[in-house]
Amino acid sequence: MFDTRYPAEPYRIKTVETIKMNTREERLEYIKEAGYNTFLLNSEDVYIDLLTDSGTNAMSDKQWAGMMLGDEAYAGSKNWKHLESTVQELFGFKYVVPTHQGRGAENLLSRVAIKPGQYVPGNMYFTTTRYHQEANGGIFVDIIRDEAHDAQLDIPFKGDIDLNKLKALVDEVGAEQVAYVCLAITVNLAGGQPVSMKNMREVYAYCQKQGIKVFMDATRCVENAYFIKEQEEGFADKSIKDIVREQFSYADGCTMSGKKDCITNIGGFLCVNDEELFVSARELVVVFEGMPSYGGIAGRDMEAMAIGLKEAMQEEYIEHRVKQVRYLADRLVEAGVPIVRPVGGHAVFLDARAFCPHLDQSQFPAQALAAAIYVEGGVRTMERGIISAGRDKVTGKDHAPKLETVRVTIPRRVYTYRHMDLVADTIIKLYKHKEDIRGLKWAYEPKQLRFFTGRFEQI
Ligand code: PLI
Repeated sequence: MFDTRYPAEPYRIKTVETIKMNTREERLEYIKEAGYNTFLLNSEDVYIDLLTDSGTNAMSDKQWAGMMLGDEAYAGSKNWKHLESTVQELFGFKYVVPTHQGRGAENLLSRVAIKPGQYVPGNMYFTTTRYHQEANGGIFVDIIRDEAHDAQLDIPFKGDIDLNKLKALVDEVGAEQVAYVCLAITVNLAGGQPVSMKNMREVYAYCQKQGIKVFMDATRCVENAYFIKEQEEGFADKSIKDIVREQFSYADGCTMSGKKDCITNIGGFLCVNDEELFVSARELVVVFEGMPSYGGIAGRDMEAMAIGLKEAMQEEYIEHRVKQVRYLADRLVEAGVPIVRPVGGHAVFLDARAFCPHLDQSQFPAQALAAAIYVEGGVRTMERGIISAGRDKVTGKDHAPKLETVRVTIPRRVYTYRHMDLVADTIIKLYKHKEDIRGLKWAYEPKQLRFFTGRFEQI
């Protein structure tokens, strides 16, 4: 019988890209040159690249065929018409504004929907999302349920908003001081935790009563839908497509990074239902991105995005996607490696505090662990802890998140189960001599989004 826990790839491979392993000595040299920051490694020096699932996806033959249909007219591209109608059909929002990637949409939304001094509550934060909110005078407030901050607690829908936290904020500051609620489905930095349909419904009903808009971060909305289908009562027989569409019926719009659940390498968009907001966003898109019919994306990439979004809704695709990530997690758990539970849709998050108990958070355990994993097996991962969290804009102090993690992120349709075995073996081997992992200190700290280009030295 087939093992349904780990379904085989629902595709066959038509094009291959050669990857090669280097030596431990070489990797020690490369990581030092990169300032112990995996973002600064050359891709060529990486064997298995699990830095991110963003823009690293393998496109299908149909998407590549679509690339040849690129209409690169400066205005009125037919690929834009295809993308716009696809998004309207699958998401159900009235207006769509294309952007070069997700943060372009975050920039537009933050500019048109936040007045300086207003609050922007959200279920945890994402780096670029919070950056744009704060850069436009917004005050971010974390209203995710407390359990999301507990790495080991294995319960479903840890990404839910705590409605009492939202109500308390509204009671304290007044609804007019809340720009909008930012609801991410799934919550990347909590470990890819999904949000339940029940929670979306309740948050939206409350917000509608208060006259507060809800904007979703739709970046991994298809993965979220899969968890709902699998784990929330009443959804087992519904299609992923219908679940995705229902999710968005509880929002006034969304920002989207096409680089994730549109299975492409670039692109993004903003959706809104409100005509005034749409007109404002369309006025700004020409300043920051390009004409409202391309928004910084080539016609061919818009075509690939339209096709990829439809492919993402296929049941076999999304089942394999989530279960491949789970396979890696299961192997690590079996060997006693501490990871964030339950496992999310796009990545396995290692619990760096538990992995490196000999390091204090001020010694950047997750950053050090990511560097050590690279040296151990040529596998590139990413810090998601105190470095990513940045400093408080007012006090200048480090945000010190409870979750100090290394994200082992799986690109879509790129690697096989055997690759997952190699990654698991690397991490398990390192775990056996974890005491050798040395802490880090800053050599260069950038002022914004410091994790991307910061450099470190070993203590
Ligand atoms: O990288 P962008 O600009 O297309 O999208 C920004 C963005 C917004 N929201 C969420 C939840 C993200 O995960 C996200 C980008 N994520 C990256 C780059 C990642 O490595 O997870």
